[in-house]
Amino acid sequence: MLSLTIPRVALRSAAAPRQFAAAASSASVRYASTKTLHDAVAEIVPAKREQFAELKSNYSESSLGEVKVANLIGGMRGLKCMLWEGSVLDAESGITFHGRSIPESQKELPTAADIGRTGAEILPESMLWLLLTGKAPTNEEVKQLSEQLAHAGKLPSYLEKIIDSFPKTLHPMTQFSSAVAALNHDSKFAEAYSRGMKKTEFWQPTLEDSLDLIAKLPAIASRIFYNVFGKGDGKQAIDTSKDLIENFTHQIGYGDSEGLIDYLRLYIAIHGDHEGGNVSAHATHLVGSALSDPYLSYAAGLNGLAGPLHGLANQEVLGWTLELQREVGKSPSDKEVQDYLWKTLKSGRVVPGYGHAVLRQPDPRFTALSKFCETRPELREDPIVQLVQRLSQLAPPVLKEHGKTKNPFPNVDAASGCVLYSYGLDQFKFYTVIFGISRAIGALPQLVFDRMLGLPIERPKSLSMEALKKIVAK
Ligand code: CMX
Repeated sequence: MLSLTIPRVALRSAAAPRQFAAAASSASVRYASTKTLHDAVAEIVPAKREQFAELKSNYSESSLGEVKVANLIGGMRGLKCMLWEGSVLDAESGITFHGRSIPESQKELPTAADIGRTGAEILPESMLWLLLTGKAPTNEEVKQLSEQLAHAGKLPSYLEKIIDSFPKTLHPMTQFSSAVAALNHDSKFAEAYSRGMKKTEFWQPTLEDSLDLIAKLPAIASRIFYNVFGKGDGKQAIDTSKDLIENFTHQIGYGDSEGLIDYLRLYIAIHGDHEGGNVSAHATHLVGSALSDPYLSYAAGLNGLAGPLHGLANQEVLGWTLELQREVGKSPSDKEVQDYLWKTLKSGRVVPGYGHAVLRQPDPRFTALSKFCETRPELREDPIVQLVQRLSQLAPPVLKEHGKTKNPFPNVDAASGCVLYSYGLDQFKFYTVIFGISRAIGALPQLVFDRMLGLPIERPKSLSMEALKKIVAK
C-alpha cells in the first residue's frame, strides 16, 4: 500500500530540503511529470527564507504600533504580533488567501469537475495546495494530492480502539481532539526530533505529519459519528478514486446527496484559514511553537474551536433558530423575529452567528454560502434556509440599536450549520467536528511555515494588575 511515510534513510541523512522532499514524495502517490505537494513546498523554501532574513535584518527595530492597556485587558485585539502566511483578514473586505478573495479563489482553484468527479465547488485539496504554496495547483496536481490523501486516510487499529472506547455521551469535539492527539503515537516529526534532526529540516516531517493528519481527519470524524449517532458505514471505507469530501460524505452515510457533497467541499475549503489570531489557529501555532508535533498542536486548536464563541457557534445558531421556530412558528412575521432577537439580547445572551472580532462587514464566507443556497432549488425552498436569509436582514438593525457589538452583521456560522440541517444532517453536536476537518487545512500549513522559517517559541510578557498600575500610573 502506498503511504506518506518518509523513508528512515531520508530522516537520518542531512540531505538538502529539495532532496528530502524528493525522497518523501517517491514513497507517496506520484504521477509521471506531475509535481507533488512536497516538491511544490520545497520550491518555495529558499524565497521564503530570504524574505524572512531580509525582514529580520532590515526591519527588526521598526514599530508596528504601541501596546495600550486596552490591548492587554481586551484580548489583544488589533495587536500586530503574529506572523501568518496563508491568509490575511481585512475588517472591511474580509479574507484573502495569498491575495485571493473567496470569489477569486472560486474562479481559479480546481473543482471536483476539473478532476473528473461531479461538482462545481472548490476542492479543499485545491485550497490546501494554495495555502501551502501560494500558487493555484493544476488539475493534475490536485488529482494526485487527492489520491495521495485517500491512500493515507485509513486509521490505525489502535486509534479505532481508542475512539470506540469513548462514552457515546462524550461531546464529539472532545472525542475528536483526543483522537487527534493520540495520533502523535506515529508522529514523524517527534521521531525525527528525538533522533536529532537538524532545525533547517524540521518543516519536512511537519509537512508529512500534517498531510497524514488531514488525510485521517474525515475517518476519525466518521468513526465518532457512527459510534455516537449510529449512521454511516461504520468502517470508514475509502475509495481512492474519490476526493476527500466525497469519501467523507459516504463514510457518514450521506454519499447519495450530491448537493451536500458539493456544499461540504465549499464549506471545508473556505473555513480552512481565517488568518492567525482566531482561537483555533492561534492555539495550534502557540502549542506548535514549543515544537509539539502537528497532532498535539492541532488537538490544542480543536479544543479552542470547541468553544461557543468560536467554532461551536454553528451548533448554537441551529439550536437558537429551531427554538425561534418552535416559539413563533415556521412562518413568523418580521415583528415576531425582531421580538425574539430582543428577548435573546435582554436575557444577556449573544445572538449566535452575528458579530466578529475583526470583521466590520458581513462575512464573505456567509455570502459565499448564501450564494450556494441561491443556486440550489432544494435549499431555496427550505424554511430554515429562508429564515437564515431573513435573519441576515432583520438582525443587524436590532443589534445596531442594542448598541454593543462592533459588528452587527452575520458571520459564517449564521448559515453553515443551518444548511447542513437542511440537507438532513441534523446531528448538530457534530457540526463543529466538520469545522475541525476544515481548520486543519489552514492551521497546519502555518506550522510548516513556522518551522521553515525557524520561528521561536512564543512567550509574550504578562503583567499582574498591580505591576500594570505601577507602569501606567507613574
Ligand atoms: N450578540 C449580542 N452581543 C454581542 C454580539 C452578538 N452577536 N457580538 C458581540 N456582542 C457584545 C459582546 O458580548 C460585547 O459585550 P460586553 O461588552 O458586554 O462584553 C460587546 O458586544 C462588544 O463585543 P465586540 O467587540 O463587538 O466583539 P468581540 O470581539 O468581543 O467578540 C464574537 C466577537 C464573535 C465572540 C462576538 O461577536 C460573539 O459573541 N458573537 C456571537 C457568537 C458567534 O457567532 N461566534 C462565532 C464567530 C465566528 C467564529 O469564530 O467562528
